[in-house]
Amino acid sequence: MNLARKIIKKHLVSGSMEVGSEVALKIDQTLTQDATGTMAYLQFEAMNVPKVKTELSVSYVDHNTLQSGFENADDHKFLQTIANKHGIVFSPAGNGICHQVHLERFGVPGKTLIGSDSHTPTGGGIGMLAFGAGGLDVACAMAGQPFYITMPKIVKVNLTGKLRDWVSAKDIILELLRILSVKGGRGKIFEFAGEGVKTLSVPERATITNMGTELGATTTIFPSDEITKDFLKRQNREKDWVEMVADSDATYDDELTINLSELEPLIAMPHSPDNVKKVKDLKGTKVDQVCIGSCTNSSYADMMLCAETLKDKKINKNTSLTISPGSRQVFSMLASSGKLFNIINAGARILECACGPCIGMGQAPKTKAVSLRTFNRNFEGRSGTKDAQVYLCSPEVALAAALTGEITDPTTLFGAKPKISLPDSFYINDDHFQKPSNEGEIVRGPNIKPLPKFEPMPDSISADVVLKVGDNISTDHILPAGAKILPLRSNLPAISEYTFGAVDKDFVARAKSVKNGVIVGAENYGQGSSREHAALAPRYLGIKVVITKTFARIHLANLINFGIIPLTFADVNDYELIKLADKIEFKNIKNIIKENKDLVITVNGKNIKLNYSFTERQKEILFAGGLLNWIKEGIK
Ligand code: MIC
Ligand code: SF4
Repeated sequence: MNLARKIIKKHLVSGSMEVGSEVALKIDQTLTQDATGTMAYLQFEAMNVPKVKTELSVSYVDHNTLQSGFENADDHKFLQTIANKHGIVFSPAGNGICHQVHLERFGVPGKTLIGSDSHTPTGGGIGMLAFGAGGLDVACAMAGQPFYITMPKIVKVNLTGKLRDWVSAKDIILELLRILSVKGGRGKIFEFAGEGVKTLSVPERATITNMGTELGATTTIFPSDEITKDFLKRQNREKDWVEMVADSDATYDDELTINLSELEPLIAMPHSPDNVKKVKDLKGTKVDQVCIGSCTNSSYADMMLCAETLKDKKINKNTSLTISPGSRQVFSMLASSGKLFNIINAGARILECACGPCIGMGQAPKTKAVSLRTFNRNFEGRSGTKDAQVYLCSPEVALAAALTGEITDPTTLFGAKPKISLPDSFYINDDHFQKPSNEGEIVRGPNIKPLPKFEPMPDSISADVVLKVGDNISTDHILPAGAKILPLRSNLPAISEYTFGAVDKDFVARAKSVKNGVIVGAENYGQGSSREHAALAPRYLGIKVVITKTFARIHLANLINFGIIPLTFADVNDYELIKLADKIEFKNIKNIIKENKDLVITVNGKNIKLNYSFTERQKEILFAGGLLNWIKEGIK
């Protein structure tokens, strides 16, 4: 058996491990972050479960740390007090980015983890089976419910050889994105194996599992081996280590090989993580901004590489460099080593340990800027500047650009790469995690609005097409983030006003002008962030149905969770037959879905067959008008 199947088998609550069928998994740990956490905890509260039923649940504050008004600070207080009340460990702002901190201090090989953040698979770097999910699914897991996924294919990624100097883990995942694209991982778990695995440290593995999300993968995992043991030992957590490896005769649904020795520095061009080119082919492109950090590349080793490479050097005068250490642990060690000096002295701007520019919380680049970032997403406008050209690359490539002011291949710029080894013992100070006392009042500021109530599904729906979009629409397109909008995550009426704002500024008015709305999408609709607001806000605006060619996993689950019916074209060419403002009658849709009958709509005189595939559980959720109604009605 392969490793992923072993962990699934151990956590299987119901279902059979047949590719394509639904499996329910017991969840050992959960994590939330502040931008999705407020909604998740409001939903948890509505379930009336006094104390979380997981082995460990941690609530991190790392996204909304720019406090330009009362909203974010209000949310932080709410999160702190609700965590204390319900048995959740609270990690306040300043402790670091959830995925980095969880890997350092809490993750355990072989355990299951779900998080209300799409990059939760970072935990796969130490052999966890970790999934990104909507906040409501995380709330359910905290309440002791299993987590439902469609049994994925398990793909072996066989790593051979060894990375050359200045080529890094980021280039491995960029290479996978180049080969497979942002939709190539859908319905798959990527499991890494082969000799090359032994050449990668845990933080390097975590860079890869983190960005497995950009492949659209269900999750991504490395074995838990001697290297994992060594990492946990240095974190003073050797007791958490267990060996988790595939059997020597394990079988997989598919396999591909990457020879690490042949890789060279890569870079993802605007505006998609799979738009990957060789760095040397873009040589000489002027760079205005470089940002190093994010949950992908902010580990101790990444920061020490910055410190060593920038020593006694000065960044280019036309390039701004920001550096955000991933955690308080990393930042403390950088400071105590004295090497932070090299970074400051080279002209870099040090940001707090948080998501920061990755989610548009500050550092929006100048008009039409070229910005090189060691992050994981470069969707248009995500940086806060619509016409900025954001590229994704390794810290090595980022440093070369910061020093020269242009895209430069680090393998030709620098001499031998400084040897960065992990410290014998990481600096441990767990005093900044707040353990729950299970009492006290929950403090709610005026930014926290109550959850909306949604109606059950009617028998028939008469609706208008209020939006038609193309391939790879991300949840950043559906509901943008950034410093202005993120503080409204706990205020659905206010945040809904920004729905599809960057795609079509008339969307909200149009949606409000009709009773029931339909959105038509194409391939991989809803890729990217796990934010359930991208389903909640459309539902709040009256969207009842989304028809696409294909959906991304987390968004599909979120649509069902909030009672929006996700349908796909039986014949993808029929996408062309529907246009904006068309009226669509979904006659007897409830009964059709209930009895698994054919669903055919008539648009502009043409019949269009639509597919759907719901389990009995999902049908009940849709009929109830969403998961929360379903739970409250006690239907199950
Ligand atoms: C992201 O990287 O897009 C985010 C912000 O971390 C999101 C979560 C959110 O929208 O709050 C994610 O990855 O799920
Ligand atoms: Fe934060 Fe960026 Fe990571 Fe999302 S991808 S968790 S915004 S650092």
